[in-house]
Amino acid sequence: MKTGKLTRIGAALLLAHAFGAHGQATPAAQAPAMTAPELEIGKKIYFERCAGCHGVLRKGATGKNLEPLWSKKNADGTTQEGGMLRLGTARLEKIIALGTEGGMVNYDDILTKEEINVMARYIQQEPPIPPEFSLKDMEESWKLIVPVAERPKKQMNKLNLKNMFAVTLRDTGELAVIDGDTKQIWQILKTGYAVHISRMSASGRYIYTVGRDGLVTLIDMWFEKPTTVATIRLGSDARSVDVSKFKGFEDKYLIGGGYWPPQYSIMDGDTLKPRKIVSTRGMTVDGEYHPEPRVASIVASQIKPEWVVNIKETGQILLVDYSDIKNLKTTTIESAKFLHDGGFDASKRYFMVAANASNKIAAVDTKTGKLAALIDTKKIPHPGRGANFIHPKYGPVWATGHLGDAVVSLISTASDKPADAKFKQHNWKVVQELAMPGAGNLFVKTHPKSNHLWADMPMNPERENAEVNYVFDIRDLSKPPVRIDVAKDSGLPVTKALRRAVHQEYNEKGDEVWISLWGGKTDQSAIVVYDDKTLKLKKVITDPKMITPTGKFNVWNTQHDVY
Ligand code: DHE
Repeated sequence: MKTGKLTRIGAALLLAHAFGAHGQATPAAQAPAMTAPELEIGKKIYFERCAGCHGVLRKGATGKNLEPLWSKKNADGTTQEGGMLRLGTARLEKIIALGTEGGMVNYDDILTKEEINVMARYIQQEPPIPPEFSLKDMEESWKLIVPVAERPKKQMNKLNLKNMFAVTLRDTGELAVIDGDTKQIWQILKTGYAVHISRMSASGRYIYTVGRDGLVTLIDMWFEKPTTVATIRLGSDARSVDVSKFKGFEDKYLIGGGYWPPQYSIMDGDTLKPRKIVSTRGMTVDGEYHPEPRVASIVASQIKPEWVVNIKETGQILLVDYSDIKNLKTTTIESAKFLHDGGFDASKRYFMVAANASNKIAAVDTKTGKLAALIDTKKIPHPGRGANFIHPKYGPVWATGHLGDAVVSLISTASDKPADAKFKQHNWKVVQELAMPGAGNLFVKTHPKSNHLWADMPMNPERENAEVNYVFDIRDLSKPPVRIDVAKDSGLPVTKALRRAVHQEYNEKGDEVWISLWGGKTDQSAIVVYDDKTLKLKKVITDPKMITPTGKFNVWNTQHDVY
């Protein structure tokens, strides 16, 4: 489905809530002319569709540098010149419409021709610099809707909260809470724009979500219906949150990671009252200053009062000790640039995080506070939280898919179990690459009770790949994977926009797999549920309000890092 048109300029301006206070784009020398409303539209679309990969300041990360003009020194001392102005409007329009082999998706079925033309001109202007966001700004944005004393003292509904799923409805700015036992939508709640992830409180009572617009929402499931009890803004662009999970600190604090401004914020876990902001600006692992080092994945350690905070552009992994937030102690671990997503190994001692544009996985030992290994992989690893299982030959492995290559990589992980000592020689090596029919994988998933490893390919440009999942038998990885046609199984009509089969999540028992069918912005989509043993379709959860479902977070599995 096409989104806005230039004739809807007024509406677009009203919608540009996140940009009211943003800086103005200024024309670079020789940049094509743009009217003020066109600049606003460019700014809004850039935030919604481009900034995640290319950065607010357009210095590049997963995506390329998009500054109007740039120059960099090559290793041999020569200088390379480039930039959007050098490419020009016609060429940029083509790139935006058709995508690139480097992994940029095509926007011709997402943006109108006019919007593509606006974007081609917009990225030839100097990038606007959005404002900073202080503790005072956080305080002013904080809404404590239901104070703790006025919340239920016990669970007021009879539902099995452990098997609830928090489902992102990306483009409507909502979160659907779906009962995993009955597969009924329990409640749809308003959240920030395009909620990125949901994480659960250590108690399993609360859901924390964070929108791309930086709005954090705290949802209490002890009411008769899930109820938003507090909200706060972290800045204008964010992706990650997690609670404190260490014994004695359960749910005391929440941490939120910002893309803009580049900083992390610490709040009270039960009210979201802001406590502290720490900037992440600083030096990359190459020793160069970076003005926009964004906070990518964050995870709470269960063995120490620490969060693992991954800073994308600098390649620095921070272990933030929250036992005394007034005198904050941080261990800075050097890894590789462009840190993105990751998850624990099976022992929950090592955090495995993708340095995606460096084609590496960093393994952090959260017990010693040191880098255990930096592992070379195929192009652009994208694990989500990854998948842990026992490989028939190599013992405990952690799996990641790749956006840029047609494989799923299996990495041997260290284990303290005496029986696993024989696998030590393989630790921190890619021990096997499972062939996929194409690149464009975003997520892999398994469960301790499962014999299957599921892999998607939603970013593959071919419909036959983007709309399916492949399932490997982990007892015999020489068997060809089974192709599961999620779009066909949904029974929904074929639409012009690809219906991307994205992100798998198990139910609490570990015997069902839920996959989102992520359709066009206004098309009815679905969550397709499979029996994990038989791989047969079990249920299609759909509703006119089921628009653009993407991430799904089962309460029990998210609470306990089961993947
Ligand atoms: Fe994500 C996780 C960033 C695009 C769905 N995504 C993450 C994390 C980061 C991130 C940093 C790790 C959070 C954590 O664990 O603390 N994602 C980004 C981007 O910067 C990027 C590339 C572009 C953007 O503008 O946001 C991006 N992500 C997407 C999508 O387009 C996806 C497919 C659909 C959507 O909902 O927007 C998407 N990202 C997800 C999901 C997770 C995620 C479902 C959580 C996976 C999990 O199992 O934990």
